[in-house]
Amino acid sequence: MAIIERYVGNPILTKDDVPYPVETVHNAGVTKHSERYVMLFRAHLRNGRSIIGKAESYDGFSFEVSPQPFLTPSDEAVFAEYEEYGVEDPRISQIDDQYLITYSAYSRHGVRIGLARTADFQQVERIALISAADMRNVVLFPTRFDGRYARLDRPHSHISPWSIWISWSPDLIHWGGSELIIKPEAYHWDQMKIGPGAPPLETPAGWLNIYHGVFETMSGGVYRLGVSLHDLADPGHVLGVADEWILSPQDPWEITGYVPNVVFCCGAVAEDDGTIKIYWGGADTVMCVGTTNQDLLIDLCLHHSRAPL
Ligand code: BMA
Repeated sequence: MAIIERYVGNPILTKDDVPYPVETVHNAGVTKHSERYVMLFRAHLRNGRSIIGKAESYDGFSFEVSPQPFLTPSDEAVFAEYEEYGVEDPRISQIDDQYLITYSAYSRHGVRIGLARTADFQQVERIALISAADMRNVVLFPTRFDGRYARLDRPHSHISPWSIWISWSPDLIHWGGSELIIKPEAYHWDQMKIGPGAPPLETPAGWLNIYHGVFETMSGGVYRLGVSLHDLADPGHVLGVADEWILSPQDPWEITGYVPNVVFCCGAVAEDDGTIKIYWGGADTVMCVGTTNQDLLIDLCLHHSRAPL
């Protein structure tokens, strides 16, 4: 039995659905707002740089794209300097009545993380750049822990395989207290590098962290998805990491495209009945969705696990 049931209507969004010129639609953050699903997707322009567009849906499967992009590289200090090469891979976390969006900001100085906020997905305001270079794949927990914000992040290193860390902040702007919590495992599907995917989902058993892992082959990296479970009160404490991947490139639009053999997740939505909708970019070209169940993912983390470090 598949852990994630692919939706029969995949891909759910392609460049043909976008009313302005783009070459790809992928790596989207998704959340629920006012009875609707809001998707912020990454799209390549024809100069090879990325912007972020918006689409909305009543059922989480059928999306309509807004006429204008949602976030394009800023022309205001200090953001302009660090977004010159594009904005990528948005993740959305709701904290109280605001939606916080983390995204990768690319420039000649490297890649770092931008933080923006919106209350209604109409107006969006940048808050700060919240990392130095080089950092990608930052997901905020949708709550505070003893007054502190927490995030999973993925610094780049020349010494150690790229791994998942946790960091803390009193104000969303200044981050520290970083600790390594999950490393790739040697000769395993995620041995080359891992990174956070969807913002963590709260369940009675802990936080579910859907992440990506890469295995290098003779024809490039294969991007797959995995899952880990983190203590509810102390999310740096990993309760289990599922040993096997939960999604691997399989459909034609996951195997071929802008970058072949990629499923890459930036968003998942937990429904009240325990169903989880997982969204992923296929081959950096299209958006796909599938469904799974929180109990199944929890069981994989607790009873079919490997060591986190
Ligand atoms: C990563 C990022 C992702 C992308 C993936 C596969 O390094 O650039 O945005 O989906 O590679 O190309």
